[in-house]
Amino acid sequence: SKERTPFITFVLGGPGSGKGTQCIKIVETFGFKHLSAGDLLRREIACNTADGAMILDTIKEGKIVPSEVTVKLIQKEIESSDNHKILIDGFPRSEENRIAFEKIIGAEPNIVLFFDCPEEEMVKRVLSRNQGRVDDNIDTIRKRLKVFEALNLPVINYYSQRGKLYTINAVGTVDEIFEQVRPVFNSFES
Ligand code: UP5
Ligand code: MG
Repeated sequence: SKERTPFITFVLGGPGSGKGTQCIKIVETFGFKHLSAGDLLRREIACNTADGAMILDTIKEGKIVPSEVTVKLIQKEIESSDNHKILIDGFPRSEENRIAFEKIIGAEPNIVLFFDCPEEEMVKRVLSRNQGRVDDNIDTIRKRLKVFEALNLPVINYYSQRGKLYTINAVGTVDEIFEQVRPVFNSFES
């Protein structure tokens, strides 16, 4: 695994924009390894690790966990992966996250997908998810949306300027949305 340069895709979009749902389809169709930054952080909470309590407080407030914590979790997963094709879901969420990743991992993404979804649709989806997430309540959702706009949109603009951004209209059925995602990956398969 470590002999081959990883092929990295960042999957970005607001809360409930459908990142996780589309990642499952990308994995099925194009054989990537899926790393959800949020899932890695929730695993730290569930396992009661040294950072667990801090991560729980941060997620409840819809804020961003310190970059070095998240990047180390991602790094462990990349280094132990047999698959060099990596989907990183929900990261980087800020310019600070992005810079920490580049510094620690020493790589840049090949593709950045942005699931562009209206706020009211994202709120509706998150509120009807019912999976017991501590951040799926209206107060925290409002905070997550504000943090997304203030800190994640600059990252999206950065990759747009670098010509790496693929914006997907995230309204429609799961399959309709995936039909916009598919050609992005097809164009990278040779
Ligand atoms: N759904 C999906 N697609 C649909 C469609 N086309 N039509 C109708 N419904 C659709 O989808 C959300 C819901 O909508 C589901 O019920 C789904 O069935 C339905 P999902 O695919 O789960 O959307 P996703 O974009 O993955 O939403 P999620 O809530 O996971 O996004 P967030 O970005 O908010 O959550 P994440 O887990 O990435 O982060 C959570 C928190 O962790 C952050 O707020 C932050 O506090 C922390 N965090 C960090 O600090 N740093 C990180 O790097 C990452 C996370
Ligand atoms: Mg998700």
